[in-house]
Amino acid sequence: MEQALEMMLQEKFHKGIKEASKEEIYTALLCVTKDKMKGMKANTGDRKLYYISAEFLIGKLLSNNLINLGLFEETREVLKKYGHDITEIEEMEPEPSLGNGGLGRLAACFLDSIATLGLAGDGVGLNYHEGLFLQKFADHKQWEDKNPWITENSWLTKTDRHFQVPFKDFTLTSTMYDIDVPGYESGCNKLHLFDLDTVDEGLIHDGIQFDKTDIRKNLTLFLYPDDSDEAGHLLRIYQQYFMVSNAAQLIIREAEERGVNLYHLHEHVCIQINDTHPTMVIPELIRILTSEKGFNMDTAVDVVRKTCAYTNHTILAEALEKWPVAYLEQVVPQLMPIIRDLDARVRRDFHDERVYIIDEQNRVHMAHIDIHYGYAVNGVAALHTEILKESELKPFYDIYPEKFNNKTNGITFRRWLLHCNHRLADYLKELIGEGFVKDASQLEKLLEYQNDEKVLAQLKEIKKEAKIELKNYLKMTQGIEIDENSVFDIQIKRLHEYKRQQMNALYAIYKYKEIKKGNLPKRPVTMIFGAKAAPAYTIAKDIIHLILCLQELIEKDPEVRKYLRIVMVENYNVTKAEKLIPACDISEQISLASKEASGTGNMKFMLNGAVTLGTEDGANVEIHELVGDDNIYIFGEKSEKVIDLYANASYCSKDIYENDPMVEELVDFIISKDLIRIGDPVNLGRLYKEIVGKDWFMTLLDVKDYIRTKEQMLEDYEDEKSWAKKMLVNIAKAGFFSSDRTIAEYDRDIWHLS
Ligand code: CR1
Repeated sequence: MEQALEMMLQEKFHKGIKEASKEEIYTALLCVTKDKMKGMKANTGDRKLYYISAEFLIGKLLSNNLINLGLFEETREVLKKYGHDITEIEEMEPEPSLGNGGLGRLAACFLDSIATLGLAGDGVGLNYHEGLFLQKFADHKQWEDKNPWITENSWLTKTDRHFQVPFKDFTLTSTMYDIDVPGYESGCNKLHLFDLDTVDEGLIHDGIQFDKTDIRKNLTLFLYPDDSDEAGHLLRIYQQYFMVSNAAQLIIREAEERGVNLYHLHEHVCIQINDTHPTMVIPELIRILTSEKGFNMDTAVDVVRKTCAYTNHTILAEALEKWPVAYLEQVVPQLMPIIRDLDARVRRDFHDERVYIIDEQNRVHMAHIDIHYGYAVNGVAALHTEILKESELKPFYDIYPEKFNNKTNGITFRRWLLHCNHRLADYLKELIGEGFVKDASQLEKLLEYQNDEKVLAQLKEIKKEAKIELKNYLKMTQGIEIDENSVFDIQIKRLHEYKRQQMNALYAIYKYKEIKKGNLPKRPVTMIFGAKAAPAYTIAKDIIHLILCLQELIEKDPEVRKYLRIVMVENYNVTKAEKLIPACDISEQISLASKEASGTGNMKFMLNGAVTLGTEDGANVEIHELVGDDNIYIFGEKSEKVIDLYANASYCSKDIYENDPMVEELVDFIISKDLIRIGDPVNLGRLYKEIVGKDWFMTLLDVKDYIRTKEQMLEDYEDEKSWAKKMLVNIAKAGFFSSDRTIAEYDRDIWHLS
């Protein structure tokens, strides 16, 4: 490494390692690492997987690539020798924000595990120039700005693959960019990101505004461009078709290059459709096979059905895409005859309008295409899959029970332990050997030490050091100084009402009032939030406003500030998650039961020794089963009850508000003089009204149990030894949530690559 780095620096900047700036070292390291990956063997096999996804939230890549190449330690030492700190070099890397939340991060973890298991599988997506927006806070509100990440030297490699993508009024020529995905001590795969050479960032003004109709210039500017108007909807269809037409053409081209007879495509290729965004790959493949490859419709449908599999990530109705036929006619009219034919086949075979593809209002249900014309459908946690089978997708499960299966999500331990928590990883290696790095189930060896006081003390010490590191980071980035001796209570995830950040805010109000009354906590609490709200999601933005106002109120109150702090981290992303997760004591996983398909942050926190405060939702249920009642704090109504409340429309937040003085007091505080003085009465008033008058995700149903359970947790935290034991059990039991396990299951049950 030393020699390669030295040479690269000389070549690029005519400098040696000692004199080079951090930025120059980063650039040189990037180039050296890219060269090394070029020399790696590719994972190959008779069957190849294509994982198509609108999001790949890959995070910074330098350290992870070095770890997977087995070069991290060496590089760290070389840099140290010349007076550089690798964590400072890492800071130079811009984070590509090619994802929104768990769905995109899952895709990135999966790519890592697919490569690590030596499976031939590439990702296919889009090369958004600005990614998701950059979040800024001003006036206690979220503001959006562009978020460029593509610099002259980046992980992207421009390839000479181009495809023609036909739209109604014009045809676009794509360019494929590749990012190498090295496996841990294994071969290499690729992430293919498609783009247009004509995209023009100059189109963007006033934050993230741009002309939504100029497709040649705007197509790959942003992930999830605002779709609150018709032009926005159409743009998303343009993006989706551009993604899948390129994917379909790439898949067929590569198959032909391998000499595959396309009538046997399904024996050599499988396509994983990540949520409904890539669904149009099904009609697009059928279109290409019938119009260009001589297939008749029946055969094309048969081959495609045996090739495609679908993962569902949510039961929230608003996220299950339904595109109006009129929009599809306007953008991709060539697909409509095929979609109509697919619908006709369904109508011919099943007399149940709930499973039709085109509904009475002339909307195309994308998930329905996936389920009828794919060979597998999976949910992402045991409870989620049960809900799909028993309620959300029941009419489909009744038709195709054999297609449905569960694949509980996972996370890559390379990033979420080895990279983000060196101290813990090193200590674990010392205690139980290195085996857990490749075989995560070996973390259970840690259980032998659950009564070993030295080990327990050391785990607490490692946590403390991570808290100090976070403290320093927050001081540097946001100028906020927190107390490492306080309890770190962290909720970081997309902002959504179902995730109930508003309930956590009500806890903050509760605690504030208690402190004001003189009921002081034994130990100060630091409540940390990180979340972006979709730019057009009004109530989500109002919740951010409430949190930022509470933050301000407490910061300005010297009495309360000693015992309670709120910090909302700006522009929460993968990089920040990597600093926050190792430092966490209490992991907030408080979604309304039945609504969080899985969650994956819950797994990352557990692996890093945080204790979960959660509802029986998503993968929390499986965490609970693994760690047992003593090592997790569960509260709130169960999913059956919640599903019932929805079915009977019998939840009424106003009843709870009016009949419970404590709840009333907390909710009223949102529009109190104290907060209105700081914040905007429009936003706070709207949120108050929403909670009292609607509360669709039932905050008031669970808020009291939540407060009670959190108080219990804070009390239990004071028993140092028993808390450390909970930490240990959580780490030891986290092995199940390695994405290596998840991917091995996908391969065994769906992909059959090995
Ligand atoms: C779910 O909300 C899950 C991830 C990954 C999200 C979350 O619970 O962990 O997917 N779904 O499976 C999503 O983003 C658009 O849907």
